Amino acid sequence: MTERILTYDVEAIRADFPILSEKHHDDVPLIYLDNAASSQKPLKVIDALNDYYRTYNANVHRGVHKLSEAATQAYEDARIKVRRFINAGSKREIIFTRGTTEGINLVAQTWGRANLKTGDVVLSTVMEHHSNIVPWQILAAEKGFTLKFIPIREDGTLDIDAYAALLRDNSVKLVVVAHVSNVLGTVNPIEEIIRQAHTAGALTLVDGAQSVPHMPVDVQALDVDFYAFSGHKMIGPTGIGILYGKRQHLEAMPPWMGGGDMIETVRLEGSTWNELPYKFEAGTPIIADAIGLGYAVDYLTALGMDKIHAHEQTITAYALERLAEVPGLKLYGPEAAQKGAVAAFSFEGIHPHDVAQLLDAEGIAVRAGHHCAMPLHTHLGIPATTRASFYLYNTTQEVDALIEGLYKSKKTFAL
Ligand code: 7TS
Repeated sequence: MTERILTYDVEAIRADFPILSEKHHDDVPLIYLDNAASSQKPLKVIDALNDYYRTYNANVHRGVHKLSEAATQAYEDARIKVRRFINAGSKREIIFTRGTTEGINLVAQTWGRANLKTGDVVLSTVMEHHSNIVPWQILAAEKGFTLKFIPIREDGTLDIDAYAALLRDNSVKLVVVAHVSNVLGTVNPIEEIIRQAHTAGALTLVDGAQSVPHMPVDVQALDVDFYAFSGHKMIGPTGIGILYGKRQHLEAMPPWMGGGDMIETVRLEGSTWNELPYKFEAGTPIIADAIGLGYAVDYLTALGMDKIHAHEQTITAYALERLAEVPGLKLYGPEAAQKGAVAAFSFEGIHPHDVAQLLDAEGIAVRAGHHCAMPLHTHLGIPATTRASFYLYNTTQEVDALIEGLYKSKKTFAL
């Protein structure tokens, strides 16, 4: 039942991730299916952090000494690697942040604060992670613009007709949307969404937290205005992320945080700003983790994002097929062809947290809860789901173990 053609030797990939050969609860092998929350790290990334701290730890853009030069070089090399990875036009368009959340808040607090006013509309969607709703709510309360939401259809896809209707109101200034939903797994037609937004005179911000780790992304081909993602979900370290922005927008935007490195000159009467991207990188940056992210990008690039995507599609399609066989299990979101590597479900008669706990006892890590998408769960009429999410190192055997674990949970609850 587990015979599927995989695009690469997954066992060789697994050998690069030390945690995958660890035991869970001291005795059972770890089956890690919580990749949408955070991914595991290959040895090359772990070593890159170690190497930085052991051999060339220093602040960047400051010292003329050798260590500082080495740190600066590695930090800026990482930026260039990321630029290539998403095909941005210039490294000046790559801003290091703490993650997707910070990238979105940066756009809200700079572009949004400077450009949005009473009467304007920002369009988000019902399926967003809280990080693409709450920053806009906070700003709307202050600036008086209206936040509206593109609805979703029964099958878990965005209602594109409703979107077109919402855009007809000429007040839409910004459309903020996830490329891939972290619960439904829906891959949104963002090219079309961006095209329509631009026709209506609105800018676009895409939340790429669940797309960049899993599929090739080309920000120039998408013609997106802002694109945010997180390092820790793409085999990189925590605490580092990227905000891509088109140069003309970033040039025109005021800075967000003030401090060292983001200035050109400081006088007591006022200051001027450094060039891009440093205008948006105040203070000592996240040096080690940025370098680590560069190594993560190297790893993903060497393997090939198209191959990773194909591998995950095989695993996800298999998981969806097998989950559909489990009596009493309800899956959320569209079919495999329109879905990222996410399977969220509820299980009749068992609370999602209990399912996750029973699976954990079998060494299977999944997440249960609202996954920071409360409005989506309200829309679905449920408080929570259990979610299995896959990545480049997962196998069909691990899906089989998940299914076995679910049958075992049913037995435990005597269903
Ligand atoms: N946007 C989406 C679509 C996400 O899935 C997440 C994190 C974020 C934004 C925020 O990313 P951060 O790195 O800034 O925290 N999603 C999840 C998740 O699904 N489970 O844990 C975190």
